[in-house]
Amino acid sequence: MILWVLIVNYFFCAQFVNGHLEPIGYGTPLPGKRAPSGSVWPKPLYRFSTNPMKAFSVDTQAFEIILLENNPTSSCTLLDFATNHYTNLIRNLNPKTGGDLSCLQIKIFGDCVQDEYPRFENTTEENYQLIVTEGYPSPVAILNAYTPWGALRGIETFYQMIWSDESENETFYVNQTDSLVDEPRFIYRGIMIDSARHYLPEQTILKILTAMMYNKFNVLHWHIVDDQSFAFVSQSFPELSKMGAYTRKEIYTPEVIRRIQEAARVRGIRIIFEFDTPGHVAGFGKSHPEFLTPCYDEYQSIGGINPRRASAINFDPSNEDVFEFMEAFLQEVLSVSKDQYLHLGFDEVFLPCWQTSPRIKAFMVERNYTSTRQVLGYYINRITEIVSSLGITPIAWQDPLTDGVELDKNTVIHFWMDKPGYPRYEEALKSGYKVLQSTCWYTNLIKYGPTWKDYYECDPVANAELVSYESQILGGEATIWGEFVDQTNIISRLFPASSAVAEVLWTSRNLKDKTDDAMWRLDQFRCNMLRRDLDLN
Ligand code: CP6
Repeated sequence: MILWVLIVNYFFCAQFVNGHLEPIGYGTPLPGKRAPSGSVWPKPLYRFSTNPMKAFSVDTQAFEIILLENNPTSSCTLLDFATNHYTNLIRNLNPKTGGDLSCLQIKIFGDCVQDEYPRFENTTEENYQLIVTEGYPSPVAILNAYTPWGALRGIETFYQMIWSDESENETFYVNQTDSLVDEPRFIYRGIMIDSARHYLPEQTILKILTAMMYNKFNVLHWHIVDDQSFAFVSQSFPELSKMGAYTRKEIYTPEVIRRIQEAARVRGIRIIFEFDTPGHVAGFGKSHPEFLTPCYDEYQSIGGINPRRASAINFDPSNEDVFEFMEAFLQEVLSVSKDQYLHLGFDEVFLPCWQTSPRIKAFMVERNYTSTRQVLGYYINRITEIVSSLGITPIAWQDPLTDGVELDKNTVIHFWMDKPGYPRYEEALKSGYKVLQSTCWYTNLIKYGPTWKDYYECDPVANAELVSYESQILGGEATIWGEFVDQTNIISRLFPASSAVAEVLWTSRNLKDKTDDAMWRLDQFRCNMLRRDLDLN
């Protein structure tokens, strides 16, 4: 059996090198009002079959996913979750019937990195090859990958390739596939959740992670605190959540966070935390009002924090205690975070507040500043330095650049106001910044009709001029801000609309369908997602 696997691999790899594989999706208008059975979303790079009419029946009764051990000393426990999860999904297909194809064999060529968190610094880390073909005595399904992350993507593709003939003797099939070779277009394909405006229970976050895995998303950007609440439980500063959380129970303890991180890891998803300062900090202020700038009402010069605008509440950069606190706090955050990035926010700082503050005015005189933007620049530089000196790459919303504040060139700029192709997006690239795109993927903005189409038509490389900067475009995120979203509607608000984003970020640009053609495949993928149960772990 092993020998046969090797022969099959050698044969098709050689064919790949010789360029015999045909890219799919060129000039092939879909025939009817449905996508071909067993289509895949997001669309893979190459799919080739010598006999596209041939399909193998799937043994849904006893299907197994087997990991061929590469190195007998290192088992790949990282993949235990996925092999169980997908085996259950296949065995849950109804009806349960015998069939010719009864197992998927996975081979990982590199190290199994079983205790590590994914980093995704190169698109090749997620590549894989799938083969479903005649074998002796029965057909074989083989998944080759260099990394376990690639294997995760390949298992998902295999599951999507299973289709039903919908006959009275319903049977599930997988089409013969001599070789399917796949790899993402961007390394960073994210979803942003906001658990500060509404607390999101652990179970809800796990469901989101599962749905993300089905869409091949690989980053969860967790906007965990904001003006409205502070649910992150800090060991060094327990008062933050004690006084800042909505209730005693609506908190994220280290144990809960560790479980969510592990769930993300085994789904091939990084978690990037956001601790947004120096605006959006009323949550910090519930326990530490001394860190906030008392700003003064424009009409009556009353002291105290302006209660009329939440976003009017900023940290006070003239107070050295703020930096001492932030250094200790960020150190703790980075010991909890497993990622090489940290999102620092820096958005929507209400500068007129600083303008009214006698303390900030005195601070500006002391430092020869003529504009509150320099105060913002001062704060941003100091926080960026703390994070960079700990070896972490900062991410910031675009606001500082938009406001003319210089950012460290290492900072990744996250766009939420300017679409790709708008001048400031292009300027950021020309100045050498790496960027993330979210502007056109605001799933919290509600509009009647198929919103996914607008998402699908927005490309991070919007025009020919941007092509030369493609390596600075890390990818993007669909965002779901939480003011009007909670555990009861977040899944339906995210999916299937964000599936469009998943394909823009995964599928090679020249293979992208025309939107109206993609629709039939998205329909099919939506049905495919609905045939699964997001509570299944
Ligand atoms: N919260 C924070 C928000 C938003 C931002 N930051 C936001 C503002 C307007 C829209 C969407 C989101 N709710 N902290 C801006 C990045 Cl349309």
